[in-house]
Amino acid sequence: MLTVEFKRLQWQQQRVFQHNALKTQHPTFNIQHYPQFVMHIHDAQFLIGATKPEHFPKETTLPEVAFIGRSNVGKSSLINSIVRRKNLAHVSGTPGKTQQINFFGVNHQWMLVDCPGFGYAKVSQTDRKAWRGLTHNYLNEREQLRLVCQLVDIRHDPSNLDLSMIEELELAARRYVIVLTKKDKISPTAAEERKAQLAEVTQLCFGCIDILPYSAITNDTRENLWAILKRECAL
Ligand SMILES: Nc1nc2c(ncn2[C@@H]2O[C@H](COP(=O)(O)OP(=O)(O)OP(=O)(O)O)[C@@H](O)[C@H]2O)c(=O)[nH]1
Ligand SMILES: [Mg+2]
Repeated sequence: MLTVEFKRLQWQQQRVFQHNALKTQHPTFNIQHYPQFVMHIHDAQFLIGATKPEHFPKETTLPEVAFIGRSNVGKSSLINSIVRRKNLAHVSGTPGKTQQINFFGVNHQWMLVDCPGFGYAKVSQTDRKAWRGLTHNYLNEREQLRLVCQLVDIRHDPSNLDLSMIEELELAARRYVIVLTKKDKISPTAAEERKAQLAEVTQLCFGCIDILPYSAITNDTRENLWAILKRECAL
C-alpha cells in the first residue's frame, strides 16, 4: 500500500517529467512549416504608461503578456519583433530607458506589457524601489495576465536578480517562458549550452513552460514564440 507521502512524491516526479518533456522539441519539427502558428498583426498601438497600479487599464479584460528582465536585456526589442514593428516600444542603448509599465494593444485582441528593467546601477534607490513595487504589484494582482516572458541575456549566467524574478513568478503561480535574448551574439553550441543550463536551473519549477533562445535581429524563432502566445492567450 502506498503512503500518501510516497504518492505525492510520485506525482511530483511525474509532473517534472512531463514538464521536461514539454521543453524538448522534436529535432525534425520545423515550426516555420506550420502556417497556423503565423500571427497576422494588423494593429499595434501604445495605450498607456503606468507609474502607479491605479493607472493599469481597467476597462479591458483582454489577455496580457508581460515582459520582464534586467535593464538593456532586450524587452522593448522583443516586443517590436513580435509585432513586426520597428518603433512600437522604445529601444535604447542607454539602460534604464523604460521607466513605467507600458501597455500596448494588439489587434484589439490582446496586450503586450513592457515592464521597467531591473538591476541598473545608476538608478536611485528610491526609483528602483518604486519600479520594483509596481512590477511586483502587476505580477501578483493582475487578473488578465496570462503569460510572462522572463528575459535573460544568453551570453551570461543568470544573475541573482534573474533568479529572484523566477522565484517571484513561481510564488505568484504564474506561467512563464524564459527567453534567452541576443542569440545572434553567440554560437549555436553556446546557445544550446545556455538553454541546458537554464533547463537545469528550472527543472523543479512548475510555472516555466519553455526556454527559448531568441534574436530580435534574425527573428528566426519568432514562430515558436507566436505559437506559445497563441496557446496561452487562446488567440
Ligand atoms: N544583437 C542584438 N542586440 C539586441 C537584441 N535585442 C536587443 N538588442 C540591443 O540591446 C539594447 C537594449 O535593447 P532594449 O530593447 O532597449 O532593452 P530593454 O530591456 O527594453 O532596456 P530597458 O528598457 O532599458 O530596460 C539595444 O541596443 C538593442 O538594439 C538582439 O536580439 N540582438
Ligand atoms: Mg525597454
